[in-house]
Amino acid sequence: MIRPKKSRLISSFSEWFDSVLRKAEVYDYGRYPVKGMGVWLPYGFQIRKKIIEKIRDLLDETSHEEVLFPLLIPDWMLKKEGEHIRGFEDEVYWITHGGLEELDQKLALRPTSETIITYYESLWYQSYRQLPKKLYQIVSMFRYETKATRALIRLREVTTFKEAHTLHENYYDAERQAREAIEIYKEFFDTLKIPYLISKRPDWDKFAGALYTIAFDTLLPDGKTLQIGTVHHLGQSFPKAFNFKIQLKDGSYDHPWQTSYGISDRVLATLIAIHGDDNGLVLPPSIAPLQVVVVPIIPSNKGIKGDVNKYAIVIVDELNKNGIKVKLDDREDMTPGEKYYYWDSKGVPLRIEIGEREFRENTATIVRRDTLEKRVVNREGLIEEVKVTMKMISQNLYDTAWENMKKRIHRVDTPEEAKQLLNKKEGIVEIPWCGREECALKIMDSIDAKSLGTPWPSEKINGGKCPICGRHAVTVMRYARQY
Ligand code: A5A
Ligand code: ZN
Repeated sequence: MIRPKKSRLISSFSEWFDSVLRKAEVYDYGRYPVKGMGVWLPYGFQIRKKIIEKIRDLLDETSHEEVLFPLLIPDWMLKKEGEHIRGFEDEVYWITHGGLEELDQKLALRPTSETIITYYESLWYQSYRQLPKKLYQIVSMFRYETKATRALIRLREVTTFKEAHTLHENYYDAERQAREAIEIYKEFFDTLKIPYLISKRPDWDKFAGALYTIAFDTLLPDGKTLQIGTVHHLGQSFPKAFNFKIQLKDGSYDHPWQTSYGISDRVLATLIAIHGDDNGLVLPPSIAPLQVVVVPIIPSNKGIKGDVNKYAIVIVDELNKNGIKVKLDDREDMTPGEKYYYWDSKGVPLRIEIGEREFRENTATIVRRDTLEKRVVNREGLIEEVKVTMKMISQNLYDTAWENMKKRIHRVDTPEEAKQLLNKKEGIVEIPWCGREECALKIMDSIDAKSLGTPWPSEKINGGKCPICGRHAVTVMRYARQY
């Protein structure tokens, strides 16, 4: 499939990204005196709402129940689980005062909600009969990030944190739940046409308090990966810390098992970064707040201005009746060219131009946002054409994005080859691995990249050797420069 120019320089990805957010009026970032926080603007808010609707539907359909826990977590509660707090302590915002009074108990702005949810679960559930329990909330969370903050990608206030927390009788039920979560996220990213690589994070990089973490990473145009979602098998560590047991089928008591999984504003960042081009956003039709914009081109022959406008209105009505989200842009103080620029930057999938010729010939000119292709179609076939073209746009976005990612995943034998590729911003490398932490750490060091983990589902390889110690490789380890 053809795509319009993507001339944006790789080195200026972040400038391009910020300018698209601004131009499309998605998110106002970088002008607030508190770092890592921004404003969702009306248009961005609509896209955000669409994305939330999708994930909410997916979670509801799989019997997750939406809830809302308090934002503030007392000091002692956040610190209950030792590994968890060690992982998060340098990222927590603390509230120490109420008015003029110093609080006797510091309160944390939630950096995530395992502790507060386990606390309540221990009050609510006593028996295996009440399990499994799958809860989720869509809330703001706060992390005092020390790495460079960046609009939507690394925030200190994450405003669209969709965190699920589940509770189970045994290890295997929790493991099955983690697999269900992975399927849900796959479907979610598929609807957004976002490609992903699923890896089991190495032990040294799992979520603080988890048994293991499965992560979704995607590749941004500048060759760096971004973690866009994570699924954790939490084991029993939080229930143990909260002294929380349930009665099992055989009458005995044991700590229940948990999973948690979450996605954030990064999803929208990825959508923009991966599909966008020099003209701005390119939105998949299923997410676009507006799918079609109709622009009447006022003819120089003023006599038929009314007719052209009427013709455009009839077309808008018909699209509307067919369930297509459409808008007539009949602003008088803008030229058609200015309108094209405006809607292109907002990523509206299709534009229909209606001028004198279209009116006289009973046609419409449709322009695809993804390829910028222009075509004249007959009036009678227009609705069908719009529907088919939207499907083609979705497919094209999906195919192009996956292709772009896949061709930048390289399996190599040595750190030297890996480093060369990474220096050329060539994405992700996979290197045979013996399974020992020290070898992976040495490779990370020598290629100046971080480990993403091993393929999930797990992949055995035949014949490879660990380039550090020379032992037989049991799998491959993935590395990339990361956000
Ligand atoms: N309670 C679990 C689910 C949890 O908090 N997991 S997590 O720490 O891995 O975060 C879930 C997801 O939120 C991450 O995979 C990442 O995509 C996103 N995320 C984390 N910190 C972020 C930040 N500062 N800005 C934007 N997104 C962030
Ligand atoms: Zn080794």
